Amino acid sequence: MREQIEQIRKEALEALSKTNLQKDLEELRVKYLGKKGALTAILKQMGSLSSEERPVIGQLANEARQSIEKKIAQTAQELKDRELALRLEKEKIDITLPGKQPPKGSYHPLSLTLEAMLDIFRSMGFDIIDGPEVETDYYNFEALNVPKDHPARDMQDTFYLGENLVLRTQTSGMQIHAMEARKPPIRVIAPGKTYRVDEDSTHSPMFHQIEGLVVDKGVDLCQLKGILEQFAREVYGPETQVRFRPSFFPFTEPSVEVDVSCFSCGGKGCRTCKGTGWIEILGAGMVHPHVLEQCGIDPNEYTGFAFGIGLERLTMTRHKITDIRLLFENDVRFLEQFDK
Ligand code: 2U9
Repeated sequence: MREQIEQIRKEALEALSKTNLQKDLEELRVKYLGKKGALTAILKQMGSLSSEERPVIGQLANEARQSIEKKIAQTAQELKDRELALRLEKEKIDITLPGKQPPKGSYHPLSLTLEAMLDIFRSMGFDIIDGPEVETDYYNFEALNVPKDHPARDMQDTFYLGENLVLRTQTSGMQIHAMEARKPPIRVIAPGKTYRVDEDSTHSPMFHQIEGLVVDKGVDLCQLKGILEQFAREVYGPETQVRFRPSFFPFTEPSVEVDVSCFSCGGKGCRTCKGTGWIEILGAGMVHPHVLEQCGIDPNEYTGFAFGIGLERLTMTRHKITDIRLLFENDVRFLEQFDK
């Protein structure tokens, strides 16, 4: 029986050392240690042994069982380690490979122009203010000296939301609010969306304005000229010529329209400037005394100037865009050309 036990032990250990699969390991465990296994069969014959031999053989059988069990556990661990090593090898990631770049968004050309313009005015000491897009008739028209029969007030030109409420047609209401809330000196820039009933290749029902207002003692037209000339040269380059033409707005007196020498031909005349050598960029003027008075500012003590710039027009001239609708169609192929 001793030899039989030794034989089973040797055979089992040898078979286990050749095992490569978990399932073979389980089969060998059943074959040698299971209820119907080789070692169990030996133990079942123990009854026929003498009382001296029984403990000796019993101990041998137990030792054989322990060494087989140990080998099974060791092989199981080895197989697990090998499987893990193989998986790690197969799933190895080359972290030096370049990643996949997600598509990058870009700023809208109107946002780029607006930020560049605001930077210029910030550097001149202006505060940037914000205000409502829905205004009462008073803030949009009345306080700005726009008379009751003015065509801008017509339903065909302005979006009415009620008898007394409009989508603002200019950002000027914000400056009226600023004059009511602040005391001079006032130096503000009011940028934002504005709305008019109008649509073609150069007009959009929603567009953006940047308006400026300065109110203080001794403010005059020369200072307005100085600020607008500096602004025009920062936008269009230091060689730019600036021209002031007399004009009319209900909220400014005197009023001017401002042209810059054509940046395409330098003033000689070309298609961009329609042969004139000049391009109109904004309107401006001295704030009408009635407007100051309405806001509780004494026009005998204080004067002010104001200007208004159309952001779309400015963006179109900067980038030679000929149709305003391109700015609102949001075609990515168009938009991604600007944010470089
Ligand atoms: C207050 C008083 C006066 C703002 C001004 C203009 C001239 C002007 C146009 C530019 C292009 C409108 O978008 S556009 O079509 N604006 O010509 N705007 S003076 O005058 C003000 C503003 C606020 C209290």
